[in-house]
Amino acid sequence: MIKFIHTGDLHLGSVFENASFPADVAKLRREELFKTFNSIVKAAVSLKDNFLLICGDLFEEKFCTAHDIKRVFDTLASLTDIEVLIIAGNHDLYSSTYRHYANKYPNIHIFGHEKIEKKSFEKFNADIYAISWDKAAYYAEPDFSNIKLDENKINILMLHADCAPNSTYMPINIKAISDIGFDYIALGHIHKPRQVTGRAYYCGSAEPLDFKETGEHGIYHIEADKDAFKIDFVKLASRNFVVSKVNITPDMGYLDILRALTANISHESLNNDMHRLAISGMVNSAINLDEIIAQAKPSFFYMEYSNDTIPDFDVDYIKQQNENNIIGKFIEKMQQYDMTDEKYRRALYKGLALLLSEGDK
Ligand SMILES: [Mn+2]
Repeated sequence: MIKFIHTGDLHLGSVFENASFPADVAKLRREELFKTFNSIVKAAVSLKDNFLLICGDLFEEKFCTAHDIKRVFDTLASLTDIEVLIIAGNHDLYSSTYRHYANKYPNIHIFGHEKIEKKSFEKFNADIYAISWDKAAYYAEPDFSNIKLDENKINILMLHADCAPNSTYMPINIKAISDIGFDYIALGHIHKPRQVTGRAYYCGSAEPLDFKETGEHGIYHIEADKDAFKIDFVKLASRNFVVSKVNITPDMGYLDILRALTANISHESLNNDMHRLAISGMVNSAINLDEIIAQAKPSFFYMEYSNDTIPDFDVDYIKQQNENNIIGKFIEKMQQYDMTDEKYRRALYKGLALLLSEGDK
């Protein structure tokens, strides 16, 4: 029986240059990536693992200082009873950094980039196959034609790759690769954890990076021998990214809206997670939604929002008041369409919001 952690896509060092959140949050998140890395190392120790597999993008290399990198390798080297296996991904290509650390520590094994390499661990009766990235794009999968598995051993494959056929990020045919007979295929690159097929899994980013990476994040913990296989997802991320839909209706007053913004979010999540509210619907035209949102904001650790609402106008009254100008004519024209149809009603209200705000200038 061997026990191991499957992780990857930590993106240590990232400064979140394209993030929607501001610099102070980005700085905090950068440190939290290192904190999650430390949690993984601690988990490997407490679970008494034999291996720690890191499937690419350990670093966001262009933003890492030499200190950041030394900090990571020194921490991994302290795991003297655990074999650490690393492949380079598209954010930390196999270059001088990995070359420098490749043979420095007895328990850290970094795979080369020229072909799929095999590293054997007799003590555990295990062979681990993997290949690193050394260029920004791969249009085909690596060559498996010379891979002959020793069926008496536990065989593991590590790849940083994409299961989509036309990808430029090393497209792989996961079905065909699974058929070779690996006991586990540890994949990196896609940031949402999931089973792809059989015993092939994406570990996902251990700590989510942005609002595209909702849901739970962490590591996979696996126990396997030739007959038995057990996999558990272990949640490790310090925060989640949460996108919530909020629908506003014209009958909602100030307090109703204020309450609706946080209604479906737990206290714990408000205090801890990264939130995005997707606000839509129709708002009473006397209500200033931006002011309500500003008031709700301190209840969140972090909150951003999109506002897709339209004001609820008293159309007949406005029409009466604007009989001979462009506003009245616009309403008249729009009312020739079927106003029970949401699409036309929205167009009328959006146009009105624009025309009436023009009048204010
Ligand atoms: Mn990645």
